[in-house]
Amino acid sequence: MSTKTSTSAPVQQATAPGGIRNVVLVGHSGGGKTTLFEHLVAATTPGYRAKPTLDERSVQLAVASFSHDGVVVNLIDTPGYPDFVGELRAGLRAADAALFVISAADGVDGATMLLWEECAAIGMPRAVAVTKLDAGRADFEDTVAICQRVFGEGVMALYLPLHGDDESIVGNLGLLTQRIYDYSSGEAVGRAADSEHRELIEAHRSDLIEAIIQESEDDTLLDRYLDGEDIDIDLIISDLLTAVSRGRFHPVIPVSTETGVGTLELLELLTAAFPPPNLHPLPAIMAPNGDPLPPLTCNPDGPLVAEVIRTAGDPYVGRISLVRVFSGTLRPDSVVHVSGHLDRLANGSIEGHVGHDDDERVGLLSSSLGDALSPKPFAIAGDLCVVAKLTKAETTDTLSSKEMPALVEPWMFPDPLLPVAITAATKSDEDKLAGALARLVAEDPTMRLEHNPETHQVILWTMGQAHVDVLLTRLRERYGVNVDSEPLKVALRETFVANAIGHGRHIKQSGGHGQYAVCNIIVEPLDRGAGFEFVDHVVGGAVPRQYIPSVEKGVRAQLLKGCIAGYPMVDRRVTLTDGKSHSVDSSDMAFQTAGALALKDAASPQTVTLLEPIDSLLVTVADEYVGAVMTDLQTRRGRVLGTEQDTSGRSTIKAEVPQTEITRYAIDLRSVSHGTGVFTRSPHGYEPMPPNLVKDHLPG
Ligand SMILES: Nc1nc2c(ncn2[C@@H]2O[C@H](COP(=O)(O)OP(=O)(O)OP(=O)(O)O)[C@@H](O)[C@H]2O)c(=O)[nH]1
Ligand SMILES: [Mg+2]
Repeated sequence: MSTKTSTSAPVQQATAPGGIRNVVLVGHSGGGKTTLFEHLVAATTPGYRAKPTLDERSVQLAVASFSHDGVVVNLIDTPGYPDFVGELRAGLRAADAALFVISAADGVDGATMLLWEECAAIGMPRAVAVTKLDAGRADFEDTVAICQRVFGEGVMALYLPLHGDDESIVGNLGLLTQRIYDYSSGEAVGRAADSEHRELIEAHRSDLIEAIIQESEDDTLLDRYLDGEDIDIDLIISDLLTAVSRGRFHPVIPVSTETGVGTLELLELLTAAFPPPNLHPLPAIMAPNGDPLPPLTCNPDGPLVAEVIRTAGDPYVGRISLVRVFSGTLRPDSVVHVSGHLDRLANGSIEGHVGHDDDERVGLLSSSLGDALSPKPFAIAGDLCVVAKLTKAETTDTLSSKEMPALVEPWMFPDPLLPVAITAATKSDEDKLAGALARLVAEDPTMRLEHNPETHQVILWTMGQAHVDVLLTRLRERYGVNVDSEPLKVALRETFVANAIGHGRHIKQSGGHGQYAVCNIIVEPLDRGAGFEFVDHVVGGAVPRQYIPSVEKGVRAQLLKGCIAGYPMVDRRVTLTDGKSHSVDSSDMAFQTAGALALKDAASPQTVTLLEPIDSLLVTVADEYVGAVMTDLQTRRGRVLGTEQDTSGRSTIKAEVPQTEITRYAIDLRSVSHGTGVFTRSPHGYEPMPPNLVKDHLPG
């Protein structure tokens, strides 16, 4: 999304949900989604010139609205790179059907397989566009076979590519229609299949028809077909459209953005086979106070319920928001209610976030055409639009009518699991940092901000290194804030491992008001989690009554600061055994100081060691990578507690691993598991650090 206001003709305005298709392009990075997106927009929008994609991976979603055959298509391009999965999630939320863009040169990766499964689980209609058929040995039928194997039932080629003399693809052969779309003149020219294609058709057509008929509501159709009855092709096509729209049949279409092959076939698929938004299941809603509300219906005359799919700060026009309308009609210049969630992430609330519950005026509405905007008079239920200058509403917030405030059940984002510690580059950057970070968080639900109270570091929790790079670039270019990253500090603890005695002596009697305090203590380790105990064993008033709390206070203060490496000390009993005082020069402060000195005296590398935080990890991967993941966890000093296999070829490994070993696990797991792995982490507790590692944390 961005900013230029376009002068090209506005796309046709949708006036009924039935005339809208919201389609998201998904698939692995470099598969050709953005190239295809640009191509489809150019093919349907007079005056639009496709932007070259070069080799830049997308980092955010893009939307283009165009019309074909009287239907408005809101096409959503998403990034395939795993760091930007938040953008993909938003794209899926906005869409009613998904076009998987699979490159014949690269095949299907693990993340794309998972995504397919996930779409299958919610019955999302899916189809496959096969790209890069011009690249070397890439073969369409091989790619279809791979898709059938990994995606499963109902994936079948609807067209076969036809090659020209130089191996480039010049057209598609329609297996059902037995017609050819010939693109050799630069645009699609349809004609009946040639006799030379008979064999090809015979080899594939009956399987295709059988697969479609199997999904037919007419149970007798399959038997009749198998008995040799000639079934009317229009009936089969209508069954095909129904099966696609219900998410049970998935056509595969060869495309080439070089020659245009597949353009018309895809546009037909998007507009005729993919379902309109009124057939798509709608999210649950409730009132902001939790009271039930009647379920949503995709009705332009119903109460307004819309959702902010994504928000982007724009250097020229301010904040622009992509909004999906679920119910009612969003109009420019209207006042809407903004309600938001606190817990947008699986791991709870987000620092700096308030759940919105407020009114706000909507400015102009636009439809989006890649990076250009054009004015839009209104957006009905089922439509997407861009809203400029919403200042309160943030990503995932609900916009509803003031009369009936509503809150849409949010979609889930993955937890950001790669921490990076940042510091402002200069004093003036520091002044701007907090404000800029708050705006980043508001835009990007896959980023979390932490101010660690123990290490005093500002930590951005992110999805991966490329996400970090994008966030830091955004900070610099959009908000003019330069930051440096620094090594992440892990909050360690100190603890006594042996009994020790300590002698604290604070005597200054030369000149002025003197100071006099002496105390002796015994320190004993306690069990993990026992905390701090202070025992008074002083006999005969060696330390006067009123100064015993002072010693305790001094000891406590030193415990917080630590004694050997600057980390808080935990789990010990301190017994005050003896001391000395002076009738004039002793004071509360002097005994506090002596208490602290006594604790420091007791602490030495022989009596004190470091504890490190241990996290419980649940790692879920495809079965074939379980061994590799376990080996990797062991090299991180992890304890594997067990594995559990589920029925879908994936296993979950449970392990306990020191935090210091998994600061970059979000990246490392990806390579160990070939992109199939996900994990969650939660604090498990503290355990002694191995002595050879303790050394690295001691000063000097
Ligand atoms: N030879 C050939 N190259 C293609 C084709 N489609 C795309 N490419 C090239 O492949 C590269 C990646 O294409 P993109 O469209 O950026 O891929 P993407 O799926 O958007 O990638 P992400 O944004 O990272 O998810 C670009 O250099 C394109 O020019 C094709 O059909 N044939
Ligand atoms: Mg892209």
